[in-house]
Amino acid sequence: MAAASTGAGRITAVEDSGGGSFDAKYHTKVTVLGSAAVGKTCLVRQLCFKKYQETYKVTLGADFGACLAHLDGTVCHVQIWDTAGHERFNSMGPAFYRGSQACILVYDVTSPKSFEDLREWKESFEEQADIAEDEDFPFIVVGNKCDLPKEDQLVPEAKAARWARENGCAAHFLCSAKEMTNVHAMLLDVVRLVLKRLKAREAAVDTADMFKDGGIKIDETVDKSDGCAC
Ligand SMILES: Nc1nc2c(ncn2[C@@H]2O[C@H](COP(=O)(O)OP(=O)(O)OP(=O)(O)O)[C@@H](O)[C@H]2O)c(=O)[nH]1
Ligand SMILES: [Mg+2]
Repeated sequence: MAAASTGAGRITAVEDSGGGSFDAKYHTKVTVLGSAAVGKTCLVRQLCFKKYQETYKVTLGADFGACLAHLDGTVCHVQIWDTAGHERFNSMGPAFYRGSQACILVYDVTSPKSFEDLREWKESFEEQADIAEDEDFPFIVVGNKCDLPKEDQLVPEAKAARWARENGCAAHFLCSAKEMTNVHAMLLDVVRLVLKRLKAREAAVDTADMFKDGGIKIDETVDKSDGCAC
């Protein structure tokens, strides 16, 4: 499995954090994209509400939920946007993309068409979310429904993992929203990537602050009295 997830971490529902009183230092918005019926809503509902729905209810426009990711002592509040995969809602999606800090591209392992569609979903997101300049934007590819019989899984895992690599996506996961296979590991990986970027940005701001008044002044007298004999 081409999953890049390692290290400790856990996902909890917001409702499990004591009625919403949680101590999240970071907040992020993640958008979930993919064709109709690949299982986006089921993934989001499992992450945010610990519920699975067998009957298919088409998402109209978009919906969202939230959960908490606990990673290496840091808590991140994750708002997950579940968008509609059906073509008739295509024009509505872009309004929901803005401000996203990561994108989860979902296909159904039993549907080669849903895998082929990923290119279009990714391009549309890149255009509409205005991230053309951002080469490291975190995209994660998810092959959902891996609980279904192997003989029905028509998208070879290696092919999907290669596509992810060649198209600038950080990782590829096989998941099952139904059986909760890899779903938490996948989101933890997404959050890990987001936090890495947010922390790098914070460090850059700190450095800029340090130099904004002319930088650090090295006091010559201190240097010379510091026991150096030369
Ligand atoms: N076997 C299996 N079925 C799944 C899984 N995830 C979702 N499904 C089923 O697939 C169907 C579609 O799931 P949804 O989550 O509604 O799909 P969606 O991608 O949100 O679809 P749109 O809202 O139309 O874009 C439902 O009948 C689900 O029960 C899974 O991991 N395994
Ligand atoms: Mg849906």
